[in-house]
Amino acid sequence: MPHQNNFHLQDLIREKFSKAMSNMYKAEVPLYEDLLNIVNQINEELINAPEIQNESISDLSRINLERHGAIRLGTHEELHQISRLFNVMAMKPVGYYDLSIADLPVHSTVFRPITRESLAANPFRVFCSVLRLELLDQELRIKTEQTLEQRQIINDKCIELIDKFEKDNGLNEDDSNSFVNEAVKTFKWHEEAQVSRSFYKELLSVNSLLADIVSFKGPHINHLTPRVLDIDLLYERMSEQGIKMTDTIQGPPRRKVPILLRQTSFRALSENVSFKEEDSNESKGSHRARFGEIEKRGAALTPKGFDLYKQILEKVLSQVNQADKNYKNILEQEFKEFPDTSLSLFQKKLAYFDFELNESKIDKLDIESKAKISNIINEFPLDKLAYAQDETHQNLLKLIEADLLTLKFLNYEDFLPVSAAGIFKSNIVEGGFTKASEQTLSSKEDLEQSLSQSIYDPLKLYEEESNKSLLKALKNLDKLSNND
Ligand code: OOG
Ligand code: NI
Repeated sequence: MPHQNNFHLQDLIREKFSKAMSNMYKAEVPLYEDLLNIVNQINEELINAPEIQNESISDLSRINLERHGAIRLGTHEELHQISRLFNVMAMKPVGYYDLSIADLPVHSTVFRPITRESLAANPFRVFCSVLRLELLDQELRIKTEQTLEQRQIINDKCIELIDKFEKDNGLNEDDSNSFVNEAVKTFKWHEEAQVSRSFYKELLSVNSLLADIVSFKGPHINHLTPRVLDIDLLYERMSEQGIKMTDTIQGPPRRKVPILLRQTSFRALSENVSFKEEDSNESKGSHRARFGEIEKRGAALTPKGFDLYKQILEKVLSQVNQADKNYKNILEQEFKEFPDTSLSLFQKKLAYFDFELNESKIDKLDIESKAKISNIINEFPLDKLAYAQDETHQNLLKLIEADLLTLKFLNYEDFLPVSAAGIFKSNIVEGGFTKASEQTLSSKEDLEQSLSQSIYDPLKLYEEESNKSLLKALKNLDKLSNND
């Protein structure tokens, strides 16, 4: 089965790539290695802690490998090329993030694996932003476009290997290794800028994100984020070591059942840059864009759960900003409204779950109970399940209350626009930005055109996975309870 082999191969390439990126970033940003050490220590301490046990087992085994990165691109052509590179590793565009909500001149998507199996093999993801050139005034736009046109972000050897992958629908082992070596170079830091100091300054004065995107020879990775099991503990330990963290942890508060994504970051040191100048004394400078970030992941929410999350967060932000010392208290207070047990999240249809069959319970059932189960299963539309449907939902509740099915939340694999905006802002401070009118602003459709494919809807992916898991559990239950 070539398809299956190929799939497995893509997971392996991603795994190698993720490791190579981490090694490169360790060498480039030493603080990242210190961060990894603290994260690994906390994860080791907590891996068997009772409060972690409602998180999926498969998630735990992947935790020390898990990380996301972020890059910023200049043009739609660059996005097109990058999407081909990520496709070799089965990383597809998922979710659309419009960062103009925070006056940032970019919009974004995330390249990540989309199936449960592939995520379990290696969940490496990259948050990928693209400059909205239409926000620049004409003169600056032309100069920016000319600068960006000069660079080739993926080298010829890597492009050749991507072509080969697309043509043969796979790569042999040697070629996959070369692909990883070459692909990583796309994201490395270039000390040598491709612009003069004066143009750099001009870009910086408009917006420092713009300067970061346009001034260099490639889209350097600007952070790599490991996943930690207790982000509050990590925040404390980093602060103890004298590392200045952002004022707060972005996202929802600490809870018994973690939801979505909590993140915190710290600024990296500035890096040396040499600008394109004749006079070598003039050419030295510095640039600050790369940083460290940590994440804690929790349950994926349904559209209803997401709405409730947004509503509560808006209520919080209308009272205090994140730098306020009361922020944490108010956040915790307002989030009391959000149910905090797996069962209540299920009852209110706020989160997506994985359904595990409790096989030991089935053996102990008497004939009457087994008959009841058969009746319940007969009522399920097994060919077309949508567990949020009222009838399905009520029947499921009976099976859960009888302890036949166990709920484990599906891990949230994506990002949060408000948090992302906060992360951008905490690390790029200089310069403002003017808003463009909505009519001229590039859109999700423009991104899709560059990608030559549609952007996946993350909530649909969770729903599919949840339904798949339910169907499997019910079929098994049906089989086992009819066994004698
Ligand atoms: C990306 C910021 C978004 C996150 O974790 O939300 C992000 C960037 O700064 O380029 O990485
Ligand atoms: Ni990030």
